[in-house]
Amino acid sequence: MTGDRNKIFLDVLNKKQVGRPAFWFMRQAGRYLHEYRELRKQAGGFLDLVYHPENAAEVTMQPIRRFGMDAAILFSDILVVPQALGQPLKFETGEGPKLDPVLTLNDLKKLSIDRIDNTLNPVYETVRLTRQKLSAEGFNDTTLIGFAGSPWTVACYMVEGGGSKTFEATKTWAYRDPEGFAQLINMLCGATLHYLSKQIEAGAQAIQLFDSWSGVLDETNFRRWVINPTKEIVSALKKRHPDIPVIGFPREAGAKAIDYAKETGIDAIGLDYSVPLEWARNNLQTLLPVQGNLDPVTLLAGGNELEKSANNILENFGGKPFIFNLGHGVIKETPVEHVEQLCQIIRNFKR
Ligand code: 1CP
Repeated sequence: MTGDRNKIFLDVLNKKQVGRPAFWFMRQAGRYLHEYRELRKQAGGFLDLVYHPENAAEVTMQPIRRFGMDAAILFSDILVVPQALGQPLKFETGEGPKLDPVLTLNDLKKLSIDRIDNTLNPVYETVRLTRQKLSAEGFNDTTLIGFAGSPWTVACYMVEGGGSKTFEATKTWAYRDPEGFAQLINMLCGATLHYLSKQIEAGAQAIQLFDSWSGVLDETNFRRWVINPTKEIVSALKKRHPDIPVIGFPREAGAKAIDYAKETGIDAIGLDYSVPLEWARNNLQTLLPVQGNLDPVTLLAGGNELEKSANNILENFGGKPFIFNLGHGVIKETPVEHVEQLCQIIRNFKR
């Protein structure tokens, strides 16, 4: 499995021209895989799986063994950071995450960055074990991606106490009391920097920052709560680990992605599926490598539409440094045959 790939993923991030685009898929490990569902059943809850390094490393390996993507992504979740800070977190079956909301500075005072590794040590161990497994199984050219949520997106879950569509409580706090809200964001900047540094020390070879809810902010607030904290984390991380590339994923940022790409210091930008291809080619891929952006429902649907959409993305971005990915995570009903078909399409693409 190794010969043709030759660290394609890292070559793309270093802006080296390569024969074909690199590829991996967000949520490539997960419930659409039979072997994931089996292990998940044995483990108990989702968090039991996340904090069990041997099982979490297995889950990280599962899609690589089946499909041979160019990158594996650590199996964990963005919400382990608030949990490590001291905010109770639960995942109930069939529902999203539930946290006790942080709504005031008093709530914030109960959290602390001092002992986060007590909770997060098993995640670093998963990184170490996954690198060992990749190498033992001959996947020497497969890059291991570590990740975290960006401060804004993690704050959204912390304040709302779970998912939301509009994040009104979070935005209201940020708009009414920006100095107070900045204390939460600063705490998250510090925790995220530490968490990512430890993942890199354990063996993560690239980093992705997930900003799933960056799209709910207007231009001014996007700069304050998305661009500035991201820039702070990336520049501090680069001082410690100059050779580790960082991919930013400002989901649904629209045209604000241009300033994000120019100012944050990231090495590549992830695109959601709402981004027009030609626009991104002319305005973003001229600045840095891009990653994306097939609609996960296209992968779920399969057939001709999958073939056409995937080829359209490849035609648009394939000539320059490009990482093929989805525009959001793999949906759990997705047939594995469709994933196989997509991998084939990407591998066969020639420019
Ligand atoms: O039952 C299950 O097995 C739980 C489903 C699940 C999985 C597989 C959750 C709950 N998290 C994960 C893993 C996960 N989460 C990964 C693993 C690596 C991979 O991609 O294969 C990653 C990178 C994440 C990141 C994550 N978690 C994000 C950012 C990306 C995105 O999807 O926008 C977010 C927003 C979360 C929060 C979260 N965790 C889980 C759910 C269902 C959610 C979304 C909650 C919501 O907003 O409704």
